[in-house]
Amino acid sequence: METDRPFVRALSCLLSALTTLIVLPASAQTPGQIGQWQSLISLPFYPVHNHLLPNGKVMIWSGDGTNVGNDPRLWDPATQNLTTLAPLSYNAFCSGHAFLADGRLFVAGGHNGINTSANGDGVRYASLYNPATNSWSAAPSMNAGRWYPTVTTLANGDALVVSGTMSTSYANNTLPQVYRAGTNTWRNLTSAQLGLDLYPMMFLAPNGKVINVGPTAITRYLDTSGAGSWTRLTTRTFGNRTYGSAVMYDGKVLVLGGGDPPTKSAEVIDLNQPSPAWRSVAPMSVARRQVNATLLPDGNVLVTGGTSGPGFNDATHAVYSAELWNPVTERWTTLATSSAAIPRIYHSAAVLLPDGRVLSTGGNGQLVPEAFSPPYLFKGARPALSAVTSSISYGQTFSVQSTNASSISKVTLIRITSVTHAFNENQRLNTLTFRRGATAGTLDITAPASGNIAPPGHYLLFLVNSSGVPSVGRVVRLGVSVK
Ligand SMILES: [Cu+2]
Repeated sequence: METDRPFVRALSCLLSALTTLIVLPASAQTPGQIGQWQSLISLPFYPVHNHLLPNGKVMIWSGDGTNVGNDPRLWDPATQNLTTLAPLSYNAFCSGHAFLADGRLFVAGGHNGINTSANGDGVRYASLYNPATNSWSAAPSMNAGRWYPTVTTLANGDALVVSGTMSTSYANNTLPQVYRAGTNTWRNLTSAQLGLDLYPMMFLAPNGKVINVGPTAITRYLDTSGAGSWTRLTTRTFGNRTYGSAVMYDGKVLVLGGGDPPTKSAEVIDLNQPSPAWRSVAPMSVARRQVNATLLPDGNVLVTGGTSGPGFNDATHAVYSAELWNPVTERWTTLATSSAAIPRIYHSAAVLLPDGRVLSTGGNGQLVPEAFSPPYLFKGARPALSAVTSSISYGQTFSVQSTNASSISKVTLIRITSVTHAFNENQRLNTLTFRRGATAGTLDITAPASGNIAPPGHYLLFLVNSSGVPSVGRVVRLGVSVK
């Protein structure tokens, strides 16, 4: 049957082509399966620093041209209206930032000049933006300049500042400093001097120390008490994750992507355990660096943008599909691909909005933002959430109203976003315990027990029903005022 072989081969080719055709292309999947991207109104600049203010609107500023680093705007998620805000007296491009307990945004460092020739040359300035009064005030200057520092809100509401570079030769500022919010003064951690990565990934851990989870593979705790001290905890399974991303949820940390060439790998550490260690979890569908990871109200982690190409910022291998990580199954699902095909790479940022969408901005030169609506926005009516108190204290049980109280299966608290360079420096989620209230249509929810679990400040509170559909998030302020 020698002569039949080409025919058999052709037949099998045809069959495999038919099989390929039968598989539905992504565009034929429904938004309830893969979510949906929406292009938004173009902005006058590409935002590099994005912050969800306690009023539910997004403060943005750029590193670009005439809007360089000192000309913040306020973007309204409901209307896409853009208004000007009070300017800053210097260029806060490439600064680090975090929200304080009272809702003010604390900004450390920035860019000394207005063009790229000043790259690496960080400023010593630190500032506070008060959203209630639309005004800036100065904190005392830091020990030296910081370009690409990380700011971490501590359990008592103070702010830890680490790393950043001081000069165009990229000399690292090795002194960790704590901004004392109550006295507007600095405390130097002189016993904890250490050269760190740019924008190191730091999180306040359940033990009250701050953990450095990347980009370096060496995982250390920083004890911020007294003069400070570092202890080496463990080593990650993957090597250096430059321009990967990380999120914290319920005392665990997920790190993903990054590296050069970039990796699709991901790993998790559970800091609630007595001897925490990294564990590899399933990889993403594609390798990504310059990638954003965003905690969603249902506890899943949305990953957007990035590039699969090697080198610093390869736009030719930009990734346009979103994907979702489920912290329970630890599996990934590939979601919708943006038809706008805008590379969201270096200087991109993602923000969870109170309405449950994720705002995706930037990438150098990219003026058009997009919003991603996760699948949960297409799975039926959203649970109501009302009568939310504006302020809760640690361990307090507080009541909310929901006409859908009986269908609620999860309650989450997500710290409001302050993100830059694909890393949201204080991104964390707490799953809260709750029970049906004595009155029909009410839920009694218990706030996190301490500032170690959830540092004081503003969070989005979400109810999630048994279909995985979240309420609109309500901003609540956690923690009593700090000294
Ligand atoms: Cu930058």
